[in-house]
Amino acid sequence: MNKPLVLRTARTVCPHDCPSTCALDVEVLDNGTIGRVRGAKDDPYTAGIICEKVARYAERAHHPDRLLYPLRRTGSKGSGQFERISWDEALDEIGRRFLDIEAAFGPEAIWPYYYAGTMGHVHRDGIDRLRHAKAYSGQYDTICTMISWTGYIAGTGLLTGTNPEQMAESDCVVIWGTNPVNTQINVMTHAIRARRERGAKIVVVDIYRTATMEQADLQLLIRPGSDGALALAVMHVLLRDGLADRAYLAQHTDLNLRTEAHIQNSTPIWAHMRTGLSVAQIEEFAHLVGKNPRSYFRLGYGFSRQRNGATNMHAALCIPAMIGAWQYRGGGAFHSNSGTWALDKSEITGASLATPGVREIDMCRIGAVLTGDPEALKTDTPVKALLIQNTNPMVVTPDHNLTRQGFEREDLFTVVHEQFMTETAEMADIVLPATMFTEHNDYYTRGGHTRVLYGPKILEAPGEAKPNHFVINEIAKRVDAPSAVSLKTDRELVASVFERSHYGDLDEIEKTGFVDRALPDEKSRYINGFAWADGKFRFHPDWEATRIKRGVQWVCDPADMPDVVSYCDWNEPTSDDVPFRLTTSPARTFLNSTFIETPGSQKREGTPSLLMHPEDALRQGLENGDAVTIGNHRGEVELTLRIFDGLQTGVVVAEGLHPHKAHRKGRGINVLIGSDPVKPFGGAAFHDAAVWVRASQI
Ligand SMILES: Nc1nc2c(c(=O)[nH]1)N[C@H]1C(S)=C(S)[C@@H](COP(=O)(O)OP(=O)(O)OC[C@H]3O[C@@H](n4cnc5c(=O)[nH]c(N)nc54)[C@H](O)[C@@H]3O)O[C@H]1N2
Ligand SMILES: Nc1nc2c(c(=O)[nH]1)N[C@H]1C(S)=C(S)[C@@H](COP(=O)(O)OP(=O)(O)OC[C@H]3O[C@@H](n4cnc5c(=O)[nH]c(N)nc54)[C@H](O)[C@@H]3O)O[C@H]1N2
Ligand code: SF4
Ligand SMILES: [Mo]
Repeated sequence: MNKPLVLRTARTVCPHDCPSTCALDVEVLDNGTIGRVRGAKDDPYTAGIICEKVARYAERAHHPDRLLYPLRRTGSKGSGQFERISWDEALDEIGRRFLDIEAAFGPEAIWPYYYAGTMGHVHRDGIDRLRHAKAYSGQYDTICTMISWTGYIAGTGLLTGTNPEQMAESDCVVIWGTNPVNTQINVMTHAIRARRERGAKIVVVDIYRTATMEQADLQLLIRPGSDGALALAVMHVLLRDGLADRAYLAQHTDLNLRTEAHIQNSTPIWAHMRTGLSVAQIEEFAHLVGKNPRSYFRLGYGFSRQRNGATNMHAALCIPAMIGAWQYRGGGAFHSNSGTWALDKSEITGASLATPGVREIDMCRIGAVLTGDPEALKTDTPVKALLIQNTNPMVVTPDHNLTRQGFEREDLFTVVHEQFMTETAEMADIVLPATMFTEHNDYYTRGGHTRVLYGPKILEAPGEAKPNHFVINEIAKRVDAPSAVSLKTDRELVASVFERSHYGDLDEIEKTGFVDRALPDEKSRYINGFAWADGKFRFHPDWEATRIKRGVQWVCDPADMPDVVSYCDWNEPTSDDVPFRLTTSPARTFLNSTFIETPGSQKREGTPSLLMHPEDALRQGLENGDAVTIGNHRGEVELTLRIFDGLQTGVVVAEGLHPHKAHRKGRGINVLIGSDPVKPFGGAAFHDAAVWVRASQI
């Protein structure tokens, strides 16, 4: 057989849920497949570098297990037994069932459920158009960003920060609670440029020695959930040693004497007891950033996935304010640019069709919702149908045993639109085959930097796979929702959103593939003030004002929230029964539960493992490679032990969202994670669980 020839190289965008949103150059071959995928060299943020999982995308796009036809369940839920049906049969059945359920229980009994499997707005957010037109139940979006964005906005008032490309101009890059080597490789490109070109130091704060930490000049290996204590002690040293920028504090922040006294109580010894760092390490960190105010704090999501994540994010963000880092190019902080796009996408989401007062259900509490918990449901209406796109809740949501129980309900009608037979699709009544990003048109915003990119269709879809936009329109036609039917193609919708948002003409934009939406530098570094009425950075967060800015809901008594930068001792408590703190940090070649099907990722990630400190293993009588069971009151999971000295005693790490089936006894890591909403506005504490660990009884 002749080797296929490269017909052309197409410019497109990685659609996955990753802050890097890389610009891609994809080889299109003469046999209708894709060849090599490379990072675009002329994109200043991508800079020619992408992760290995997307470089091997041909494995995923042309995988033999891709879903090609609509399917109807024939066996019991989860049995994997389906029959092929036509699109018309599938859509007609969905329409009929949705209308019957609506007639019997009201529209709120139908819950469209989605997340960010694709980050393209047309295909991700179109499901809201159907939801709004029909007054189906709303989704309270908590799974990923709720906790971290809250903590960040509580300080700055806006979700933006110093342009990430300026990282290369800084004297010290602090990579805090993110593992970019695994999760957003381009941060490393820019951080390492700063080291190479300016001799900048790189600091990494994490709870285990990640591949990112291995590259750091200063490695701060702390206990999970203790970041707030570290931040306070660093500020104690800055104030004590005259390294705080007094003029900046007075002019641009609300720091007062009472708060200084509170910070002065948080000594390095106090923080040593909580973080497990030595006093010398804390002092070294404080002196490094205090003497290099051109420090760039790249604050990740990971450290916010704790019950005190919002207050820890806020506390870490107070350090650059204290040293006045924002005044310098290459200084300041960054978490996400998602507050800056100014997009009018109401045509996609059907915002104008929304009915006020429709209930919004917390997506992280899907287990409680489907098992009929009245508090999670909020009203008497049960959820009788699910329409799922772009997410794999059977694997990714917390409190899995409850979630599974819900999905097993015979009276629940579940529709899953997917690229693969995920463990969620296996629970469906109707499975619909979905296109991939190379097979449809969409635009993508970039949380990790400043561009909005256009990704065109470059291949025909295999089998009968159809885009999300098609499915939403076709269901809308069948449930008597003409206002939700978009008469535009996906490309026309992109063009229309760009035009309404004053981005410009799509034909022009397509020539480069992007629109740069960088705010003026003085705005992203808050030179003329922070985004609060008095222009001041808040050491004293106003959580109610933050809630209003975010348009979200309280999940706790507002009085529980500290009115000053704080370390809150809110993590799931360990005890003699559950002595270990578990985090579920990301694996390099899985992206949440995506890529679990590709051979390259399977080979690299191997069997699900638990990292444990050698002293703990010795105490427990465990050896490398032992089968272990870890558990808590929520359930039990089996893993293989890997002894690893890059974490503190009493901490264990299970990397990656392996399928349940990859575990002995068929239950994966989210069995152990709580779905209790994190203060103040909800979210799941994915890296905050207390567990026991034992040798498995084989
Ligand atoms: N390869 C890969 N890439 C991904 C993903 C993936 O699963 N795999 N997921 C994608 C998604 S959806 C997102 S939101 C981003 C998230 O990417 P990140 O911002 O990197 O966040 P996390 O992946 O949750 O965790 C990052 C690090 O935080 C650490 N951590 C956990 N608890 C604490 C703590 O209390 N304190 C500190 N200092 N560190 C802590 C974890 O050990 C982990 O190394 O990555 C995206 N990219
Ligand atoms: N224990 C633990 N759990 C976690 C996390 C953790 O760190 N630890 N991280 C959490 C985070 S940050 C997040 S964001 C969530 C993410 O959870 P999810 O959003 O569920 O992410 P994925 O697991 O990647 O699943 C996305 C699915 O969308 C499908 N998909 C992709 N593109 C399309 C498309 O165009 N159309 C359709 N119909 N389907 C498509 C993919 O095939 C894939 O199965 O998981 C959370 N769960
Ligand atoms: S680093 Fe992130 S955005 Fe870039 S190719 Fe990989 S998954 Fe996609
Ligand atoms: Mo995420």
